Amino acid sequence: MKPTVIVEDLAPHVALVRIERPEARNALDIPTRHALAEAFARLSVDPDVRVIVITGTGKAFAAGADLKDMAPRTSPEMIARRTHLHWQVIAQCPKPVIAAVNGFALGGGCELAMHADLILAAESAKFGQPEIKVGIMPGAGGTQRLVRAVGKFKAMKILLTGAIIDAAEADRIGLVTEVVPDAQLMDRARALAVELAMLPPIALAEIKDVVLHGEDLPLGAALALERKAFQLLFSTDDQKEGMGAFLDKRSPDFKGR
Ligand code: CO8
Repeated sequence: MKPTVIVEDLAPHVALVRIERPEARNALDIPTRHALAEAFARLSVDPDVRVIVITGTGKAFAAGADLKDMAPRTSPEMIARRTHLHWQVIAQCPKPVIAAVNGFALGGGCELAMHADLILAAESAKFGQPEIKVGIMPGAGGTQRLVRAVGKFKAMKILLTGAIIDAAEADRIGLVTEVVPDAQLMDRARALAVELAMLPPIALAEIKDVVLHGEDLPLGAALALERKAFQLLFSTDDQKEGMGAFLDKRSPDFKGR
């Protein structure tokens, strides 16, 4: 069977994960989700990869779960799939993940984008959680990550009505990092990824870890987590290199140790 997830080098230290099922608008069937999880598991521990960009081929980033596959399923079948294990691999990726949303990011596709740390949206991109219109609800974090991203009242409208919003609206409500002209999306994703790839990887990972875990903690515990991570970075060569380079008035060369 033709692979539906392609992993390529986008730039030095930057991996590109591309969902390639354009004939189904990159709908996330089980083999595709499995391949995505495998790709993220591998890239998460690849010492040469510092930043991951994820995008879709064709008109869609991803049009959600595969409805043709899902339509006849029963609850016991859905439980037995244990697909949350696939999503966990992506959520736990320690490296910065940039979603380059090239078109429809609907249902599980919007949820996939929200697993990223930065979302670049092409001007023609569309976002939504239309699960309600097919008789279900989001099942890969949409009810939780969307509320955290845009607040209760904007999220409730999207979740309860299934309305699809354009990139400008997604930008207004805080669902995306930047909106980019369609033709420049991948150039901008590459430039942002390269910018991050030049920065100290352990510090990037600690920032990501503290932001994501801190969100669910009481403020005191979150601040303690931040303090410990901050102190830990003083045991890295990159801290010495970064501060040394500043004092020497030269560019730093971060090694990731
Ligand atoms: N599943 C399966 N096939 C799909 C899907 C999908 N989600 N989306 C599109 N396709 C297929 C179509 O059936 C069609 O196939 P065919 O040529 O065999 O008829 C082909 O892709 C092209 O589709 P369209 O002709 O509809 O293309 P358009 O460009 O006109 O429209 C849209 C694109 C707007 C994306 C439209 O296809 C659409 O509305 N798709 C469904 C979107 C949707 O409802 N998504 C939510 C799905 S439910 C969900 O995601 C639950 C998440 C639970 C967690 C786990 C997630 C992985």
